[in-house]
Amino acid sequence: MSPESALSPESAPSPENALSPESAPAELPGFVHVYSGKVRELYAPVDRSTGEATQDALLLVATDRMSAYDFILDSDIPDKGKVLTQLSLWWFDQLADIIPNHVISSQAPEVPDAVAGRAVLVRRLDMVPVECIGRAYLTGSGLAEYRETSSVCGVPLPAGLQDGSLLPAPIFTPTSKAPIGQHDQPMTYDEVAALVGTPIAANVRDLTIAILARGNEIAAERGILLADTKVEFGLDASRPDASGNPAIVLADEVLTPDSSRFWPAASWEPGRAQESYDKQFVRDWLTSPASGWDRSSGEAPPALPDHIVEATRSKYIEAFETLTGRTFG
Ligand code: Q0N
Repeated sequence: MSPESALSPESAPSPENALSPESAPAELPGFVHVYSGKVRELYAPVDRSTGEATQDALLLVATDRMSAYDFILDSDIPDKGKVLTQLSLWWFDQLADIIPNHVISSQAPEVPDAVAGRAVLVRRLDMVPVECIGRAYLTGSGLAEYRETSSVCGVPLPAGLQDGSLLPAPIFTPTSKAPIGQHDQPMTYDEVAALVGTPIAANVRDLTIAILARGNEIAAERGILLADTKVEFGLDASRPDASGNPAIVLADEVLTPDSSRFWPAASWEPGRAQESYDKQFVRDWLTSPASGWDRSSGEAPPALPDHIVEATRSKYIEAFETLTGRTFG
C-alpha cells in the first residue's frame, strides 16, 4: 500500500472513514483531515506556498475516545489521548537502539496548540500492510485459535496451555488489516512473506519479537507483564539502509494499553481471564446489572457514569506513571 493509496482526502471518503466516528473530526487550521481510526485521526499538513497537502508528513492525533467490546463508547476518557501519546513517545526512546521511528516532532510549532500533547508530526511512510502482533502470553483471539487448532497463525503450541499461560517462547501472530467494524484475519508467516517478500517479512517478525522482549524487560522492573502487542511498520525510501533498501521504521503508537495487554504481575494467574490494567472498570460496569446493557443484544453500550470515567482515567495515568517512572501532566 503506497502512502497515496492508503490515504485519500476527506472529500473522497474511503469505505473505512465512511463508517467511522459519529462526530466529524475536529477542524485543524493548516491541516486537511485524511483518515479516522477508532480512536485516532490522521491529518496532512497543507503546504503554505502551494496550498496542497504535503506528501512527506502526517499529523497523528490521539483522541480521548475509548473502545470496549468492539464498540466506541459514548463517553470520552479525559486526558487519554495525551497519556497514550506521551507513553508512546517514551517507548519510542526506549526502543531507539532496536528500530528508528516515524516521529518528526511532538512539539510546537509543528504540532498545533489545539492538539498539544496528544499529536505527533510523523514521516509519511509506505506502510507494511500487516498488523504485526507479538505474544508472550496466551489470551484473547490467540487463545481462541489455539483451542480450535492447537496453533496460532501457523505456529504450533504445546498441549495444556490455559488463558494467561506464559508461552514457551514469544510468537509472531500477524493479521491482515480489516476495515473498521470487521475483524482482522489471522495470517501465517508464509502468507506475510508472500505478500511483502521474505526479507521484509523476516525483518518485521524479528523486530516485533524484539520490541515485545524489550517491553517485557522494562515492564518487569515495574511489576507489569506485557502479554501481547500490536506494532505497525513502514518503509522510508528516503532513508536507504546499508544495502540500499528502504529503511524499516516503527510507525503508529507503540506499547500503549490500546495496542497491548498489560497485566499486574502480582495478580497473574493462568487459568482465568487476567485483570486488564486499563479497561477492567469499564468492562465490569458494562456487564453488571447497573448498566442495564446486554452484551449479546448487539445494541451499543450506554454512556459510562462519572465514577467509572474517573476510575478509568486514573488507571491510564497509573499505567503511564508506573511504566515511565514519570509524573503525568
Ligand atoms: C498510517 N495507519 C494505520 C491512525 C493510525 N507514518 C505513517 N505514514 C503513512 N501512513 C500511516 C503512518 C502512521 N502511523 C498508519 N494509517 C496510516 C494506523 N492508523 C490507525 C488509526 O489511527
